Amino acid sequence: MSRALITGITGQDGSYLAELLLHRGYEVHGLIRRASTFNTQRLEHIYQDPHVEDTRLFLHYGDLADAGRLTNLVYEIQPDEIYNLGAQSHVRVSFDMPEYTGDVTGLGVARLLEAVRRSGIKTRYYQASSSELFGAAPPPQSESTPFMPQSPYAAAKLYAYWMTTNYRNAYNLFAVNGILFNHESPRRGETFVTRKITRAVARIRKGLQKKLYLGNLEARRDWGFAPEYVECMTLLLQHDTPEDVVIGTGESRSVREFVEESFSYAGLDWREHVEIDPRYFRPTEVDHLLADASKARRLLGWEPRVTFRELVRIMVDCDLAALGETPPGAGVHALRKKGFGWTANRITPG
Ligand code: NAP
Ligand code: G4F
Repeated sequence: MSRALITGITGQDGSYLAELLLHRGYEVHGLIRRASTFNTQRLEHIYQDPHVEDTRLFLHYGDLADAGRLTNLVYEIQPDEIYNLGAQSHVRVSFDMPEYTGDVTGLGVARLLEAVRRSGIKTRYYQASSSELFGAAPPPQSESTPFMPQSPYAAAKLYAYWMTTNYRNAYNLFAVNGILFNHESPRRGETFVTRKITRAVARIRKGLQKKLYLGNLEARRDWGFAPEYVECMTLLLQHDTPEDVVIGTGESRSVREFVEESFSYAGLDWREHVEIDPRYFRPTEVDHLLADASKARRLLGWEPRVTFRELVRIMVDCDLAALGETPPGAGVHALRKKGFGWTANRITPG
């Protein structure tokens, strides 16, 4: 039985990845932060009581800021694969908390890589790198595009990227960067723009709120469906050689288009509800991210299956259902048709 360690297991990607690996028969270990409230909602449907025989999911308290704990865990668990998905992952928040973001999102990677090196175990390491690395570089962006980070988050991810390649070259670790463009789902954090929009659409339909306040509507992103992207993470670790690879759909849309598509799917006119609040503008913006994922196609045979329109519909359907509203249903239908049998395929988030 293969054994994986996932940092960031309580996040959007971590929860899907845990689900996928359990489905494939792995023993899965996850790093979770101690909090005064439960932070494991996204894992509830796969959680197993550790007292039950045959349990394959184990959660361990720890933090990317705590090198000693990381070293002990890596040594005790001896994972075959490590997926480092933990991060302060919000770009806007990184302008408010640049030092903390650098510590966790950047230095956390040095701590984990050192834990691997010192433990002496043979493992494969995946680093959650980001299209934010490209920042101001004109689209389309591929593995050979120069990095031009535009935020403390992106600067921290840049350090993480180079530490990963350095440990690969210096110590012959199987360590790879997945340079993932934006990927979304019903489990996306509520303050990222897509989920903020689809959640607001559902609440407006239900009569719980009237207005949605947003920042820059003109930014363009290459938005894909998160479960497909965690499939790619595993493909990268199973490849014969360690490769850094860009993953994205090759299609970019503006925030405005996401708004229009979401509201109109729910039968609403976005102009009656959306207002601009400059508080959501960023000191430096990333205007246009668009993936050239030809290396992923060539190397991994990976093609995105969920379209932009289906993604929006999946998210709106799930947010409506979570409020007890009957969704139009096209999104849930698409999700079932596209073969994500390994996910809970839930109509509600979680
Ligand atoms: P997310 O939902 O924000 O999850 C982040 C995870 O990191 C959570 O489990 C969080 O724990 C954990 N975490 C935060 N601070 C930590 C710390 N100090 N120590 C240990 N764990 C900590 O992010 P995501 O969307 O799943 O993204 C996963 C990774 O991919 C992140 O590294 C992100 O930067 C990167 N990425 C994401 C995208 C995207 O579009 N989603 C694209 C490219 C790269 P809590 O639940 O306790 O907060
Ligand atoms: O949804 P966002 O906050 O995602 P962003 O900044 O692209 O970062 C996400 O994707 C990265 C990959 O490229 C990840 F590495 C990172 O961890 C994260 O998952 O913002 C998307 C766009 C931005 O241009 C932002 O300015 O939407 C614009 N926007 C407009 N109004 C807004 C809002 N963003 C947020 N969060 N909230 C708004 O009200």
